[in-house]
Amino acid sequence: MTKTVYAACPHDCPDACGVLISVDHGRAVKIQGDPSHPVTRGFLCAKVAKYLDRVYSPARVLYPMRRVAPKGNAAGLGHAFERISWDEALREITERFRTIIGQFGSEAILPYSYGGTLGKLNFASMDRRFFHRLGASQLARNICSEAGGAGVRSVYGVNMGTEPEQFRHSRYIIAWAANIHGNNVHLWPFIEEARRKGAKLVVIDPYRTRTAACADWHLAINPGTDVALALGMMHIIIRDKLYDADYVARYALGFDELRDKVQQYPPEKVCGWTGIAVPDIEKLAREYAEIRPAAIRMNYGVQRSENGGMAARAIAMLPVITGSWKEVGGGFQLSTSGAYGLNNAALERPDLMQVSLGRAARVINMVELGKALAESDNPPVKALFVYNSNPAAVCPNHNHVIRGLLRPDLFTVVHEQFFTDTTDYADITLPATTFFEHKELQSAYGHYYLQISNQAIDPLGECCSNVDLFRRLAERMGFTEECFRESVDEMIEGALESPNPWLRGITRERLENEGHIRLAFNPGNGEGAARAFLPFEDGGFRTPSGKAELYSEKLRDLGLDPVASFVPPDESRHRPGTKQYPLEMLARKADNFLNSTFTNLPGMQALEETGTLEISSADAQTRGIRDGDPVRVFNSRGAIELKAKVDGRVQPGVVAARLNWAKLTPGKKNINVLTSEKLTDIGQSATFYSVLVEVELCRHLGGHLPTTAV
Ligand SMILES: Nc1nc2c(c(=O)[nH]1)N[C@H]1C(S)=C(S)[C@@H](COP(=O)(O)OP(=O)(O)OC[C@H]3O[C@@H](n4cnc5c(=O)[nH]c(N)nc54)[C@H](O)[C@@H]3O)O[C@H]1N2
Ligand SMILES: Nc1nc2c(c(=O)[nH]1)N[C@H]1C(S)=C(S)[C@@H](COP(=O)(O)OP(=O)(O)OC[C@H]3O[C@@H](n4cnc5c(=O)[nH]c(N)nc54)[C@H](O)[C@@H]3O)O[C@H]1N2
Ligand SMILES: [Mo]
Repeated sequence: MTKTVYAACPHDCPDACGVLISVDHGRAVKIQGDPSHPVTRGFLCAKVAKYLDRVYSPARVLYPMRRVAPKGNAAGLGHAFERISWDEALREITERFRTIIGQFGSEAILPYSYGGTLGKLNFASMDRRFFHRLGASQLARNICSEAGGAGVRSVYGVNMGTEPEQFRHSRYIIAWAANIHGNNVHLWPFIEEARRKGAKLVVIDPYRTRTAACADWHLAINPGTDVALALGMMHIIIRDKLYDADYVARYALGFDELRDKVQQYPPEKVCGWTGIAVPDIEKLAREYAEIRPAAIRMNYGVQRSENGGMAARAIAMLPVITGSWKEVGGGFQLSTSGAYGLNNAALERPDLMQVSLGRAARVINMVELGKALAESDNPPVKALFVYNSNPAAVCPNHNHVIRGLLRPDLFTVVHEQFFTDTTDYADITLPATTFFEHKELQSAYGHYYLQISNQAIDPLGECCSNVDLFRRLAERMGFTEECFRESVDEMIEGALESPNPWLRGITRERLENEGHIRLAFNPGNGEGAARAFLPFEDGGFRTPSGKAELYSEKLRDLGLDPVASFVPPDESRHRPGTKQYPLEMLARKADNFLNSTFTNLPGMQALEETGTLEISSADAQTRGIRDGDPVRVFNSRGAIELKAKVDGRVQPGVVAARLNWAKLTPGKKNINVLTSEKLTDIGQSATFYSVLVEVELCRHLGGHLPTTAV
């Protein structure tokens, strides 16, 4: 008897697909998209379509393990680890924690987690309760989106925007640093629908992505110069009186200051920074203001620059001054996450830090892991507990991170599904369930549907969900608070118990029956009503002033430009003293992996061309490099050997390479050896796309790269 289970993909992607899993005698036999999901509509990305290969991969971690070889050894049972029981594993972890707390205090323990799953419970609930009650250091989870989130919130007071379904009504769509084909593929059919009706798609991206190749117009902007372009567009829109004076007068604060500011961004100057020709800047600004409705899909690529917070802020101003928020198919989307308003405090219980410490614990930024492991004192970091993350692959300044992870006095626990780069440094590795093996509540950052993901199969081997793991650890630590005994269903109910009016009427039972439910934006109309959601049609901004803040007192108080201004990244060609490393490097994501997830599956490796450096023919020629040559890419932080690919996807001055596991890359180092721990202007996020490098031909290799062991 085959049964079909409704689940939701929890991977770190805006789309959060509704999926159907067919189960036969306890074994998952098929996965497909749920055709009834109004946004993801029954198709899956190449990665998740093959998810059975991932769940049943012979490479899964299935049992708790203890290290028996020196740290740094490529892992696996029988090589670096021996199998132990859960009882032994939990005993060793809690004993080590108690010793460390006794000697150094509880803040010597650092949890490290990010986006392995975005399921509400397994992303942040029992784990946070546990570490808060333990009094561990807090982790600022800023590796991805904080700069953009903070930039958008500085204008709107909340990070939400146009719903994806509305893009079908747009007539002008700007994909601004948004690799829609690669990273947000379920938006694409809505864009195609709009284009069939005559809409124009413009892509602003220094790299010729698949999305750019499909677009009507690709503007290959210089990396890190988007603030200047947005201010330049507003210069033209204000100069030519193409702005919506009525909307601005009613709902915006600081228009006069903005008008003064944009005087400094005439098209000629903007062209100098962005590399976009003056007539193109003029045309872009005019078309954006005049072809209505116009929607901007900005994604997080733009905020991985040193000035990324300001970039997000400046771009978010555009639909305010054009009044585009009034129109179905207008507006802007970076994220939809701000609309959910689930009860995170109930899930995470930050109040438990009062029990352990009587105060909030210190905060360590996950971007600066290398620095934290090397330099933290008072107390030093003596234990690292990694789950939902693979820092030995994804964290910037890889060499610095690895030096820290190799410290013999550092006790490292990794809860994982696979033997990743990070388990190579684990003292204890614990087996984690996939979303097939546990129940979840799922929100999204690219649409407005809440979902319940049901458990389809029993956990494989001795795998354990994040929720159950931290429940067990709490019990072993003797924590008596009721919250450590809450069931998954009670936690889901707690999350839904929130003052957010858009959650009204959405219960666990309803989610279980219906699978997905649209946030209740117009309750009078019945939830899921056809009426489009226009978040800022009548203002309704959640800033201190209640208006769209084109002038922000908060930014002024932080010593930043209260309007917006373009500050070139230190690591860019616009700054003097960059001769040594003259090329701007985009340390990109791969279209067929998800950050460092899926990289080890042969089916995914086959789809992705790994180990390449994309370089323009001009930059290749001056260095004597031909297509296919082995090259060394380096800067002061590190070096990596890759294969040159001269195919016109990057302009002169820019090179690009893709994220992969370090141990699957020639030389066992990945592109994060080149990236830095430097933080963004606003939001203290990572700067993966502000990286200067030099490239040279590897003559010693005689044209042949070492082959990769997969
Ligand atoms: N297939 C796949 N899907 C994914 C992911 C993945 O790894 N693979 N990752 C997921 C995650 S964690 C996230 S956060 C989202 C992110 O999704 P996106 O925000 O789309 O992420 P990125 O690929 O970082 O950046 C998008 C584009 O920005 C461009 N870019 C870089 N610098 C600049 C710049 O200075 N200006 C402009 N205008 N563009 C620039 C890059 O070339 C890139 O094509 O995608 C998610 N979805
Ligand atoms: N050079 C470069 N570096 C980057 C980026 C880039 O574009 N370029 N992107 C950055 C961005 S945007 C992000 S979001 C980060 C992402 O960084 P991470 O959040 O660390 O993402 P992943 O690399 O996908 O690693 C997640 C790990 O969690 C595991 N996992 C999945 N589900 C579970 C679970 O339920 N429980 C447990 N315990 N583990 C689970 C997976 O097997 C996987 O190994 O990387 C950043 N690093
Ligand atoms: Mo991300």
